[in-house]
This record gives sequence, C-alpha cells and structure tokens, in this order.
Amino acid sequence: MHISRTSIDAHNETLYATHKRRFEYIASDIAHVEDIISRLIAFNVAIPSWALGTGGTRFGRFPGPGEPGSLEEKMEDVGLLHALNRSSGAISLHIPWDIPEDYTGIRAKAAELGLVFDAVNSNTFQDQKHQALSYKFGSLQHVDRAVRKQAIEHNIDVIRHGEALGSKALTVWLSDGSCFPGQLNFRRAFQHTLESLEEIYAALPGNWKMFVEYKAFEPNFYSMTVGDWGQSLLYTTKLGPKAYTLVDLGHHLPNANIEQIVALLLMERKLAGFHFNDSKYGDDDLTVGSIRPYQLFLIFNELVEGMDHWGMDHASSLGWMIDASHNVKDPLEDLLQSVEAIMIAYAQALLVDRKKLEEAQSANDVASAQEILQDAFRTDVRSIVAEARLRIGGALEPLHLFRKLEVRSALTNERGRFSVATGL
Ligand code: PSV
Ligand code: MN
Repeated sequence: MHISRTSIDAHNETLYATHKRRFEYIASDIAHVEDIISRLIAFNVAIPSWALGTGGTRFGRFPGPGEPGSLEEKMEDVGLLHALNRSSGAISLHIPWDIPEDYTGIRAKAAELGLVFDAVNSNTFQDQKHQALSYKFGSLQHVDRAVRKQAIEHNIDVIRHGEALGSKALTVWLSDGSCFPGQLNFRRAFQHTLESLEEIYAALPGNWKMFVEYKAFEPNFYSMTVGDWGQSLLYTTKLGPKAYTLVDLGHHLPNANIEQIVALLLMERKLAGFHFNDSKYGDDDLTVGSIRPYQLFLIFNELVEGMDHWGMDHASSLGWMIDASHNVKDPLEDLLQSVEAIMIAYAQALLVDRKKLEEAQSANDVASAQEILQDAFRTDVRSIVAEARLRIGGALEPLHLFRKLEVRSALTNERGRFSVATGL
C-alpha cells in the first residue's frame, strides 16, 4: 500500500478553504506563529515497532486484520503514517522481536520511506526459545553471574544491530525486581545491575547514548530494580556522560508530578527523552493525550522552558518516542492520534508567554501564572499543526484520509486477515 501525492493533494483541496479560515483566524493573534510552524515542521516522533500490531493484556489479545508480519511490513506501516502526517519519520526497534536479516535491504527501504532508526531496545524481560538461561529471577541484577553475562551480551548484540542500521541509542528497560519481601538483597541487586550496565556502557560506540528507563511496578510487584527516576538517575550518573534517564509517562505511581521530574532531569542534563502514552491507573499504554492532555501540555511546557534554558535543539536533543499499545483500536489510527496529541501539546507549550510567566512567578502572582498556562492550553492550535503538516506535504486531516483511502482494508487484502505482528 502506498499513499500517493495525488490522493493527499485531493484530500487537502477539499478541506483547504475551511482550514485557511481557521488558520488565519488563530494566526492573526500569534505574533510568532511562523516560528511555531517551523519548529513543528522540524519535530518528529518515533514509532515503536511493537505498537503496529494490536497490544494484548494478560487476559488476552484480539488481533486486528492486516497486521504487519515482518520488519519490512512494520516499516511500511510507519511509512504510511509518515506520508499522512510528515511527523513520524523514525522507527524504534525491539530486539529480538525485530531482528533485521538483510541490513542493506532494510536501510534502503528506510531511505525510500523517509525513515531513520531511533533508539534500539533490548529485551531481557522474556525468555526466548532456545535461550540457555532464564530471566525468571531477573537479568542484569541476577544472583548468577552467568545469567547476567547472557543479558549483557544480548544488550551488546542489540547495539551491534542498531549500529548496522544507523541508530544512535540503546534503551534498556529492565523488568528486574522482586515480588515478595525478602526475595532480594536490594544493595546487591543494585550493584549487580550497575556492574552489568557498566559493561554494556563500555561497548557503546563513541557517538551513542544509553537510555535507562524506569518503571514503578509490573511485572514485579514488590520492588523494581530501576523503579523510579531517582534510581535511574543514580545509575546514569554513576555510568557517565553517555547515560541518560528515559521517562515513560505510564511508569509512575498514581498522581506523580511528571512535569517536575522532567524539569529536574533537564536541569541535570540527564533527560534522555520520552516514551509517550497516557493512562488513568498505571501503565495503561493508552493513546497519548486521551486521558490527561493538561499533564502532557505541562510536561511540554517544562521541556520548552528547560531546553531553551540550555540552548538545546528541540527536535534533535532528546529522544521522542511513543510507547503505547492496547487492545481496542486500529494501531495505525491510534498512532496518528498519538502523534497529533504530541504536536498539539508542543505547539501549546510554544505559545506560553515565558516573560510574563517569569514576572508572575517573581511577583508570587499565582493567579496570573495559572492564567498564562491555561490560556496557552485552551488555545485551539489544531489548525497551526495542520498548517505545518500541509507545508511539508502531509494531509490536513490524517485520520480522516486514512479512513477515506481504506488503508486497513488494503493492508488486509495484501497481508490477509490473520497476519500477526511480533511483540507482546
Ligand atoms: C515496559 O513497560 C516498556 O515501557 C518498555 O519500554 C518496553 O521496552 C516496552 O514497554 C515494551 O514492552
Ligand atoms: Mn516504555
């Protein structure tokens, strides 16, 4: 399936008059609208290869038709998203779910689709077929040096795969931890994990980064060995300048102030970037912006403030990735919605009048400070995001066009009803 220029242009033409009216109305009020548009144009969000199929829960999985059955097909799916929104020009791979067989072919395909390879992810949270030793009691933390060694080698192997594809970062997420009090010696588990991470860190190519992702609970329910941002920061600080802490929005305890965490990690220059998703209860992996859009905006508000403070390039200094998958929506529709939500929150954060906010903060004018933020959040920036998309050849309404072109039926015809994507 390929989405042609002609069909995007035809779609844009039918919506253009309405779009123009909406855009001009909002743009007339925003002096720096052109700056916002060029920043939106530069901004891309990586799509995780594991979110292109229907996600499951431990109670079951309800696969949809036409899921991508190979890495090539997953890349084609991301290519479709990118053709529609022009903001999804990157894919993040999970090894061994997506081991490339023909690097030259995969690289050529990526170039053809306009995609680059974002961070590569290792997987020591599942045992693979024919794996010598089990990760049932952890991987990098394991009491047995042989298990730790196997997990270290896997991570180094993932780096090699990533290098061959042009990735520049390794994301390590560990399910290591314990389910019952007494199961683990916390200090020893930490030290084993640190030593293991040090060996992986030593294998990083010069221009690579290591992202250490934390998670409060699940699959372990009493302790997680990288359970929160403090623990991750401890590891990344001890590891060195190439190690950073990755924030997955779903990995906090209820009501955690994620925007404050983000601000402080940025202050320490230790923020790796994001796994975006949304949740109401825990690691729900729901569509970005579907539950707490204000929180997403507040996170972007801190990001813009912090990145500008350090003179960081918004588009390229941090890793911007989605990590969501669930049981009920078409994964491609879901990802289009997620990218849109991210672009909206970013655009709103770019609207915040930073000078006025600082004045209000310095004067302890709490009501004004709140007004300034809410004023930006309550601005309907959808036509600004659409204008950015339009200028680089995307669709004014990506989801609408996805449905109009019957993309899922075309993919089902190509791949069949029962092709199943690898992943959880
Ligand atoms: C774990 O919950 C996680 O967020 C990690 O990023 C994994 O790599 C990903 O989900 C897929 O299981
Ligand atoms: Mn994640």
